[in-house]
Amino acid sequence: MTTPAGPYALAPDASAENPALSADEQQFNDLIAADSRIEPRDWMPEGYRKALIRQISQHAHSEIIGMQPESNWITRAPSLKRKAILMAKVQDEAGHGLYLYSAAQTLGATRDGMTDALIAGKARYSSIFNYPTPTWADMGSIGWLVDGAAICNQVPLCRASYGPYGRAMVRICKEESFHQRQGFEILLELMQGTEEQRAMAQESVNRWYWPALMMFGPPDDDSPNSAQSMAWKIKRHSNDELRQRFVGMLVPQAAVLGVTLPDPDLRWNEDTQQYDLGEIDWAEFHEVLAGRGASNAQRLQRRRDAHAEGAWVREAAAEYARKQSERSAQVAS
Ligand code: BYC
Repeated sequence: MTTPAGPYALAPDASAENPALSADEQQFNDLIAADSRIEPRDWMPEGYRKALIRQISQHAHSEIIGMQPESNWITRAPSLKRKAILMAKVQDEAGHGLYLYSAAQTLGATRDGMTDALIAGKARYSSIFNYPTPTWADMGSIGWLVDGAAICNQVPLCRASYGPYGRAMVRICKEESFHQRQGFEILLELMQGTEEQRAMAQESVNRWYWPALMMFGPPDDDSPNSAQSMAWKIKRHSNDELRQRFVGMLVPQAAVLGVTLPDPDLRWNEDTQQYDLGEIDWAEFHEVLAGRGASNAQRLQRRRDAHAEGAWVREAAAEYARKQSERSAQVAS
């Protein structure tokens, strides 16, 4: 973890009154130290506001782009029940994106600005959504591994120091937990099926396992934002801690499913009381972040097309709002 620089670089210590700080700064530090919440009306350091906009907008974009790999399977889901479940899940992801965009708006970011950055390819979203979904088993792997990783990362975010972010995360985590179970159940059904279905489930888990571990971000010694984010109590645990927790959660679930996690070096370490993991391919992670993953271009193009196709809806809504306010003004005069 890199040591942050600047006036807010240290974890605030409420017990130490610092005469160099303004009353606003002291109050901010006291709220953070007391594990209380910062609300939109409160004074906050510019760096804190920017860090939140960065993380929350990236998170919102991930939810919105993350609808694509699964919506791609709605028409091909193997039964009416599976179609209904998948459709509800994809709608949930849209909802998550909207709560998160709203949370970022409370910090002064504009919805148009965030959308423009995304469709211009200037904003980040989770690396995981740049992988293709060629088989039905991928719907199981996304639920089990991707939503599973999301829960592991996001449950601590329910205690994020910024009120609107933490509160949005509570509902999101409840829904993610349903998503994770539905993915597990798809894989369980496949693993209890024919030889071909079992092979399809295992092949899919093989493809998604490592990218799911990358969702937690770079290793701690290569994570420029972690130290400051943790000092501000936006993040509560480091990237590696959460990755480790996730693998600990997966191992017994994989045994119930009967799938093998594709890491020959994975083994329990009595001394550390956690699993030793094989080497993650960080070169692949950086390629995906640089826009050169298997599906980066397709995901962005689809988002651009959807935005262009939705222009008439935005124009109609704006015109309706204009007419409504004109009418209210006439009634009032
Ligand atoms: N992908 O200093 P670091 C879902 C970037 S959606 C891409 O460790 P930080 C779902 C990072 O942004 C769930 N970029 O950063 C939806 C930073 O770049 P910048 C999505 C990544 O912020 C639909 C740089 O690398 N979850 O569940 O301290 C269907 C250095 O990293 C990634 C969230 O967004 C990555 N994987 O920690 C199904 C969770 N990792 O901005 C499911 C909220 C790192 O300096 N976000 N980068 O240019 C977080 O918890 C944190 O932002 C992260 C990264 C742990 C992701």
